[in-house]
Amino acid sequence: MLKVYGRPNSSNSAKVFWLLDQIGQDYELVLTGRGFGATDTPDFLALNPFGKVPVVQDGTTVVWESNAVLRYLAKRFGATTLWPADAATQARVDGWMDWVSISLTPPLTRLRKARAAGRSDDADLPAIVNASTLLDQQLAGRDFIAGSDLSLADITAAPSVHRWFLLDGERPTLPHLEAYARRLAGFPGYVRHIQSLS
Ligand SMILES: N[C@@H](CCC(=O)N[C@@H](CS)C(=O)NCC(=O)O)C(=O)O
Repeated sequence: MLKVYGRPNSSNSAKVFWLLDQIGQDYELVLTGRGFGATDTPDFLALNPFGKVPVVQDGTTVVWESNAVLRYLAKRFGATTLWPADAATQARVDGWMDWVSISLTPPLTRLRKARAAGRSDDADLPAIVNASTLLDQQLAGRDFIAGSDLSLADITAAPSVHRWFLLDGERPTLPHLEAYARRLAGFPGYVRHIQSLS
């Protein structure tokens, strides 16, 4: 049986949990990571030398890095709507996955950590507003990030989209992003794994 090492309050694990729900694939969850199970043991480091979750073990195949995991699972289980086989469409999805992971999520993560630590340093806020505004523009006239269907780009972006709406303080109204978040809430896997993230 496919094994997933992760924890429910990890945004990167939640992406993998949503994908597996979305494609109806059973898995064994091995609760791992902060507050659940150690990631600095020789056994876990043999799976992922970086000691991070999520990790997927599929027989003798081990995959780490959440976006690589999403692509592996989509290909392995034939989820061609979520990650199309056609090179051009796949590249569009990949581009948005990379953009989310490089330009949207890191400043949001830094800001959330600064605020959680009680620091009032909002240096990352302009980058978050800029990236979220760009995403809002991308969603004008489109149901999902890479087109008319849910794709891995949406699953990758989902934790940050959800957390944008959890941010306290002044931020611009982004109507397309709001409509998009409501659309995502129509997916049970999003409600179960992403909306439960704080
Ligand atoms: N770029 C990595 C980041 C992995 C990562 O930072 N995972 C966090 C949870 S979201 C983690 O393992 N934290 C340490 C822990 O839980 O012990 C990915 O996308 O998989």
